[in-house]
Amino acid sequence: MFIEKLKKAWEKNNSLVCVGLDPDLSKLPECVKDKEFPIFEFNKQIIDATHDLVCSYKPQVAYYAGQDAEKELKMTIDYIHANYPEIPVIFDSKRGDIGSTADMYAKEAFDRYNADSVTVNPYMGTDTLKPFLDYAERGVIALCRTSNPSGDEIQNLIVEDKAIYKHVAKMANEKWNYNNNILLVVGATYPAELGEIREICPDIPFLVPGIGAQGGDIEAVLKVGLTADKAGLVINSSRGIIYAGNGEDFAQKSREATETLRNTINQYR
Ligand code: OMP
Repeated sequence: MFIEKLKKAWEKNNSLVCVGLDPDLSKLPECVKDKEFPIFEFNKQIIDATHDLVCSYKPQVAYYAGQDAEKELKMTIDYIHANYPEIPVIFDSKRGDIGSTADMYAKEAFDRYNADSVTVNPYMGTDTLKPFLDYAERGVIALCRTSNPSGDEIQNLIVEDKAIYKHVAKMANEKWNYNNNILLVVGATYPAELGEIREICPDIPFLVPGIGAQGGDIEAVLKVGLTADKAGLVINSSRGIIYAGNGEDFAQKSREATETLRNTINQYR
């Protein structure tokens, strides 16, 4: 199951780093631009250069859907499974809709793309999450306290003495984890909230975006976010890693950036 696969990847590579595969065609290095599948070629080289340093890869669907590159998304996920089957893939689509539609979104993530886990928006409630959660072998990562500046407009509203993001954390811990496959998204940009959510959910792994380009504080995240076994975090960096270089050696540069991030994180573990 997903949590076990993630634990093994944490241990094997001694890493909490997730590389976000968010390729923007206009930013790709010249050396891949003339390939038949430039996005796939870019991803493949980054994956080959970093697979022993990461605990997961997270392709963000918008970069593929928005650039008519869904075939390359499928090729990327298939490539990871075929060559590095121990590394879980997070399908970042943040889906959320009524149950009948959510059924199809779950099929998209788990049957069409064969991802190990998916990000979902839980703000439509339990019936919209169920189609995902019922894939007991796969992970479901629900938005809790997001990394973006305006996230607090709704997530931090106090309802019945409690911030909404804390209510989401409580629901995850008490209601949505019936298959032991729920995780939460908690942004690195809000470490105080991250610590509060860790108190509510002592064992649930968190996907933590917001390192690098968004300015999240790694030390603060590690101080309050680790689980008792000194893991429990999947710390994503996309632009900070995939655009570390822009020449022929871009993949080597992405490796260096990944290794630096892994070592920085491990220093605080
Ligand atoms: P970088 O800022 O380039 O590292 O990218 C961050 C990645 O994490 C993007 O793919 C975002 O869609 C994703 N993300 C956030 O930045 N904030 C969130 O609160 C949640 C996510 C996510 O679910 O991954």
